[in-house]
Amino acid sequence: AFVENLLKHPTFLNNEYTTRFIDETPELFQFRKRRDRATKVLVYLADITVNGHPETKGHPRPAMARDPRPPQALAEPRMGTRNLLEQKGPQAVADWMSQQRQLLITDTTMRDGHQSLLATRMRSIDMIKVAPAYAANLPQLFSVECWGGATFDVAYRFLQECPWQRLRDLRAALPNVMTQMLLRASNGVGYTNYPDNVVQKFVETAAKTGVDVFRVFDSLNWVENMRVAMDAVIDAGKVCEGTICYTGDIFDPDRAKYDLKYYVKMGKELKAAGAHVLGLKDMAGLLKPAQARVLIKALKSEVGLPIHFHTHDTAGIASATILAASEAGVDAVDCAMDALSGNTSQATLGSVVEALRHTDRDTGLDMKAVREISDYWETVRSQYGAFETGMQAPSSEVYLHEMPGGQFTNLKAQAASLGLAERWPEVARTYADVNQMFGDIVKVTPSSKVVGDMALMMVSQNLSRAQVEDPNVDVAFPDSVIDMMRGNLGQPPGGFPKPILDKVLKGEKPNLERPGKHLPPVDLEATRAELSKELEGRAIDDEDLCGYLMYPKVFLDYMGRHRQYGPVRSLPTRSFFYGMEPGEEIAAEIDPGKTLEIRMQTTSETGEDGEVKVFFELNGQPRTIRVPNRL
Ligand code: BTN
Ligand code: 3PY
Ligand code: ZN
Repeated sequence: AFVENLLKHPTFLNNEYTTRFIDETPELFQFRKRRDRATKVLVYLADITVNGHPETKGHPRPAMARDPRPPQALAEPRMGTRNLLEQKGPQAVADWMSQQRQLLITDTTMRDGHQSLLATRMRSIDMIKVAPAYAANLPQLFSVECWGGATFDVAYRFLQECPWQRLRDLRAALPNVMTQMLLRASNGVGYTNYPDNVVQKFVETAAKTGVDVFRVFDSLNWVENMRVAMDAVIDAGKVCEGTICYTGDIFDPDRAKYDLKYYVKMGKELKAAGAHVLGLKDMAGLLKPAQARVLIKALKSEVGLPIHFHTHDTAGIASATILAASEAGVDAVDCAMDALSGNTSQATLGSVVEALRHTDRDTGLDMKAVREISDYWETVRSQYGAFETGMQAPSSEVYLHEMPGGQFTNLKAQAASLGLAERWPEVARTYADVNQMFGDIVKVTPSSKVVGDMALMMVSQNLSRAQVEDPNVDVAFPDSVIDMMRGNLGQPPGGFPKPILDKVLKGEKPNLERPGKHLPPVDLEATRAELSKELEGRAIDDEDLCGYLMYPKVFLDYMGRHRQYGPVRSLPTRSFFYGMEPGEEIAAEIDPGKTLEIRMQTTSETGEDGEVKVFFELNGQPRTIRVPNRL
């Protein structure tokens, strides 16, 4: 039934088949037959083999010789930060950070690294396979950032996998090193403020499933809007990294709003709010070495919390800033494994380790282990060529536009899809103009998306800042801009400027209080019951409930496809994105110990019914799957 529906669907007939098409047309999946899981996986493989994956169309299939093989785990995992957290709690972790001398390193490869370089498309299997090597060979790591930010919805939306299962599996494979996530405070892992009890439920569930360190930030640096999330982390007994987002330049008199005093004051507010660790999140990579020296010293001495510094290498000098921060006494820093470092990602982990070797801040990390793990990531990366951004070199342009690492390449692609590729320098300048027009705000998800929406709108409609601000020029503002001016993301320091507020809101009064204060709590048990009904009586656990609360439609679409395709997370990445070639054999472990041995023999010509037969051997038994040829 699924096949007939799909063939007859007008969008498909118009040849506009994409994953979005599947997202927007769940009715196609309503009359499917129930099949066993192995058959579902074969249906997926057959479909991708015949029709290709919509996201990798036009890209070459990665070479088979480059299948990623993880390095050996050399020993039983030694005691690490996770053991300390389990045995003595989050305050002991913070105290230990302050007392010891080595520069602590967080590896961001599994979250920000691929979020910033590969459009967040890295699949769980590629992470889980290497996690035992991290545990055994790099037990000195402070943490492994592997969850949150954009990874949550991308897993459901584009990778057809459950983000919670990823977390559970990584947690199990890393018994001695803390896992870390990025949490957008009241915006959860979404783009909008959620009711307080949804934020609380989400944090509680993430802590139970396996997050040890929560980096909590607010997209306008409004501490008032961070308390609910921070309290939930503290209540869960996990490490609360209350985080300052860095913007501007503390030495620039024209950006006096974000001066040293501003950051020290915010650091003190976060400490008073209960942070165990002070996060310093330089999401665009704007903090320069000399400024880092001054800022870190001031925060260390005036706030008194251990500091964990995060930056991006967009301009190519992140490691210089990290070394300066290290000299100034920063306690922990973020790096990405070499193969997924540089440009919009983090600084190069191996290079920072080497730079500090034989100094008083020696990281203690074993370079052979770093190299082997990075070699693994290099082969993994070679399978995601379809998602490479094409950024060839670092770019000091970031000091003009101040776009976060994850947004930069994304917005560039968005601009190109609107036919504005040649006008990118104008988009970058306009992004900076919009920032000034909004009163010079922090730009990080979701506020960065609002600024990006506005900039793209202005460039595509040839509107200047002066025109947008002119009360006599009619402007149709993007919904996200109206939403932010209404106060639905909270308030920036000093509020939004009155002229732009008046123009966007046309006299409507903005809400100046914390958005969550006015959002009624969600009835969690009623929602669970409704969702269960929607999914034909399926039992809904807290993880599924939280997935649905964050992204109702994305979650339901995922569940619809899951019924169709089954546990495709277990497929090797090349097969997931490119299908199989005649004679190829793969293994897919769909449950611990239950492995499907799949061999693809050949495919038939397209029959008169428009279908192709794909001939497999499944665990030695012949199986034929019919799929429509949609090409
Ligand atoms: C404790 O004191 O109870 C636990 C000791 C913590 C050891 C730290 S954690 C990170 C680093 N890696 C190690 O192997 N040891 C230290
Ligand atoms: C996110 O929120 O996903 C970010 O990475 C912000 O820097
Ligand atoms: Zn980042």
